[in-house]
Amino acid sequence: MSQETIFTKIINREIPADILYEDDLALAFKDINPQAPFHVLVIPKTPIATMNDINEENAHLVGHLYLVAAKLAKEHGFADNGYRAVMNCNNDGGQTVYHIHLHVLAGKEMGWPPY
Ligand code: IU
Repeated sequence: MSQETIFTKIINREIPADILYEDDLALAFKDINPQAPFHVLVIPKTPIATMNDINEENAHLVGHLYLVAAKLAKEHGFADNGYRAVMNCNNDGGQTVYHIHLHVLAGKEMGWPPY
């Protein structure tokens, strides 16, 4: 089964996105429907459908997403006030694109719980 989603098209520059960061393993771009003043998605270049598909072989990519998320948050001045990084899984988690992505949200004080 193909794991290709719209995020693969963004990685391959087949559709445009506002890309803030890229390296061999990951890409970060602005969410098209931002839920905070700063809302970026950090994705692995290798598609992983959901959190349930993280395993011993690909777990290093997930750690890398957090590294990139923290780097971007620091670079944009959110380290001290804080920010949120969240990954939704499947229907009840609110996942709509089946290529894992870390939402990085910042620029306002967020509530808890998130519903
Ligand atoms: P979710 O956790 O799977 O629900 O997050 C998907 C996000 O991807 C959501 O915030 C969308 O606004 C965002 N997004 C995007 O930035 N660009 C796109 O082309 C599509 C969705 I489709």
